[in-house]
This record gives sequence, C-alpha cells and structure tokens, in this order.
Amino acid sequence: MVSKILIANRGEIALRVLRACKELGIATVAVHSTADADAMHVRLADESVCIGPPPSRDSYLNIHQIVAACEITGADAVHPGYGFLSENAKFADILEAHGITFIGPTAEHIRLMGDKITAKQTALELGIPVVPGSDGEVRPENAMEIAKTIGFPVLIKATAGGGGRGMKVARTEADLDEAVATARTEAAAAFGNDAVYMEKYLEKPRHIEIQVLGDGAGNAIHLGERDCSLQRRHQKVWEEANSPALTVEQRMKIGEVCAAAMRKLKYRGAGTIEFLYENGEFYFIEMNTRLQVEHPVTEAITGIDLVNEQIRIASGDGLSVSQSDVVFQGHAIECRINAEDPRTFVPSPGTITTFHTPGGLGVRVDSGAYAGYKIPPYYDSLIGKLIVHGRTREECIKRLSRVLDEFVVDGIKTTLPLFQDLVKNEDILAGNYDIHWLEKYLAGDNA
Ligand code: MV4
Repeated sequence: MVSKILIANRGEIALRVLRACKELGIATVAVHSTADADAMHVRLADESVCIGPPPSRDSYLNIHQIVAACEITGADAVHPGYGFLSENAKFADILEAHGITFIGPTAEHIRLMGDKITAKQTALELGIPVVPGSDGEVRPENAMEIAKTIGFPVLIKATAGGGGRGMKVARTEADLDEAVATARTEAAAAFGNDAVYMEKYLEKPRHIEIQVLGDGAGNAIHLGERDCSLQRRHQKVWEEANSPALTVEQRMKIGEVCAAAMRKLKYRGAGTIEFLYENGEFYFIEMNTRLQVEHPVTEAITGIDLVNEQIRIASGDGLSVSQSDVVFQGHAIECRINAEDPRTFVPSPGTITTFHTPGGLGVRVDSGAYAGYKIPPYYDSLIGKLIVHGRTREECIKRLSRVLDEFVVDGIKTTLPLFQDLVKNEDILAGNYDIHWLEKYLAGDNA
C-alpha cells in the first residue's frame, strides 16, 4: 500500500498528480529547484523539499537528491510524471533497492521499450503490426542491401533515439551512404550510441497512439486512441480523441491488438503504443512507458482518471475497470499552451500579469500558472493545457472556439492565437491533416 507519494516533477503535471493523490487521501511531497520555490505544485503539496539549483540535471534529474527527499519525508512511493526521470530504468531500480515504489512499469519493461530495436522486435513478437524495415541494427556495409530489400524511400533511425532526433531519409540509392553516416554521427552525439536501424519511409501518415493500462499480472485494457498528428518539430501542439480518421471497428481492432499484447507482456501501469497510420494500416513505431502530456483527452472521453489508475496499480489494487466497462463518449481536443511566440515558437519567459481561465460545460484547464507567476527560463515552455469535450467533434470545436475567446494570458506571448486560427481552418474542421500539415501551414503552404 502506498501512503505518501513524492512527485518527482514540476508544473502542470505535478499538480495533476497532486490532485489524484488528494482524492485518494494519500499524503503528498513536492520537490522543487530553487527556481520553482514559488510554484503552485509546491504550495499545494502537504510537504516540500528543495532538491537543488535550477538546471534540471542538478535538481529534477538528480536521483540521489530525490531518494534523499523520500528518506527525509518518509515517502513510500514516487510518481515521476512525464519527461525527467519517468523513463529512466536506473531510477526505477534504485527506488526499488530503497524499498520505495516507482509508480510506473518495471525497470525491465522501461529498458525493453527504451531501445527502439528491441521495442520493435518485441512488438512484432506480441502481434503488433510494425513498419517494414531492417531486422535489427544496420551497418554502413550492409545498408544498401537492406535498403534494396525494403525499397526506397527509407528512413534511418537511432536505436537509442525516439522523438525524431537523428532521423534521416534516403529517397534514392544515391542518398543512402550519406544518410546512414549522418544518422550515425548525430546518434552518437545525441545519445552516446551510434547504432541505427532502417524502415520504409511513410510519406504522409497520421500519428495515432493507443492508451493502455496493465496491472502487471496479465490483465490489461485499452482506452482507445489519440490523434497527435498536429506537431511542429516533434512537439505536439493539438491532440484529439477520437481520431477523425478511424471507424469504431478500426479503433476496437487496434485497441484489442494492443491490450492483448500488454496481457502477454504482463505490462504494469499506463503506457502508450505509438503508430503511424497510412492508407488504413497501422505501423508500430515506439512505446512510451509513462503517463503522457495528452492523457486528459482520453480521460475526457472515457471518464477514467489515469493517474488514479496508476496509483491503484502501484498499490496492488489492480484496475478499477474492465474492458467492457470502457465507453467512449463524445470528442475531446487538447491545446498545449506554451509560453512561446505563436508563429515562430520562440520561448517567451517572463511574468504573467493576467491569467483568466475559461469555464463552462466540457472545459478543463490543467496549469500551474497564475497572475504574478514568473516563468523560469530553465524548463520547457508548456504553461498549461486546455482540454475541451463535446458530444461530437463539431460541438467540441465550436466550444473550443468560444473558450479560446475567454482565455486571457497577459505579460508573455502564448500559443493561444495559433489555436484561434486553427479552429477556423477548413482542413482542421474536416479532420483532414497528417503529420506534415502543421509545418506546411506555418510556412504558409496550405493556408
Ligand atoms: C517515421 C516517419 C515516416 N516513416 N517512420 C518522428 C518521431 C518518431 N517518433 C518517429 N517519427 C517518424 N517516423 C517511418 N518509417 C515519420 C516520422 C515523423 C513524425 C512522426 C510522428 C509525428 C510527427 C512526425 C514528423 C516528422 C516525421
């Protein structure tokens, strides 16, 4: 049983986890850097511990400081949120060695999915459809043979990668050697591991991900998909469920494939299985072994509190719902509110002078921001998430448009004006977009 949770994170996700703990009657410990002493997650927690100076590596990524904060406060579990230490297998191992519960999957499953080649091999063995590609690592000397078998265009990816760093497209035979060499150099620089693999390059896919929950004992369910195709430089901007591209039958089929795979794996906790979707087919690319930023979209349409489920699972109580209890109701959209210029996405830290959040039926704002809050320049620029729910996609977008008019953030630039434009766009209204749409729109190519 878990009785006191240390939240090893900051910002809106630290608040999100605090709220779930409070509803469960579990005591909370916030940790913070010196830059976050005035943060909302520190104010709302039962206790707080300063764990170091502003740079993440000295505070939110400092495993020893976090373990020490658990020892000092008597916390018996840690929720890592997303980012930071959430997919760090060594952290999960160290906590376990100290008798502290890591609210997440086993270190073994984190490692399995952290290496993109073993993740893909595992997915294949579990019956999940994968992108056609090399069977394991690609070396410069065998790259051409493999590429010819797959067929051009091909994509070179870093084994230790994820999130799009170190990827290189080779459109023809003439591009291949350079693409492999550059991908290896970039992978070595970014991840300290130059191993790469190869896949068929999908030209215009959507990014559709499936939410799963497993109890670690062989029971697992899916909570449908989220369409996260609207991205810029691998940063998601707008996420929605259901995907405008899927039928009920397609949703249930891919969802059941994923849930069955998680049962076989005896997966524990919340996870997301990422796919590219093109011409009616799903292709596995990665699995994230953590709670994701966009999880509220799934919460909106299912009514299931994902953090509550994570804590239940970590406490050994299993899932509160079975697959047949899961009902998908209506449509939800999340807009990421970043302290950034809405056209260039250049960060805009500073002091928020006015912060007026919208309300009404079907509206949720997850944010640690408030009037007078000074956004520190050290961390990512997400200051909040707006999640809107409606009975249909059309109702949801109309509501979103109304809600965006009510939202006031002064003192800094935010991405809110971008969403004002998107809700009026014909392609967006029609649900007609792929992973390249937003970049083209921002460049003025499909306006
Ligand atoms: C791909 C792809 C096309 N074909 N794989 C980028 C992030 C990483 N998670 C996987 N990514 C991609 N993998 C194949 N075989 C295109 C992308 C990609 C992408 C994927 C999802 C969302 C946005 C994207 C933007 C550019 C490229």
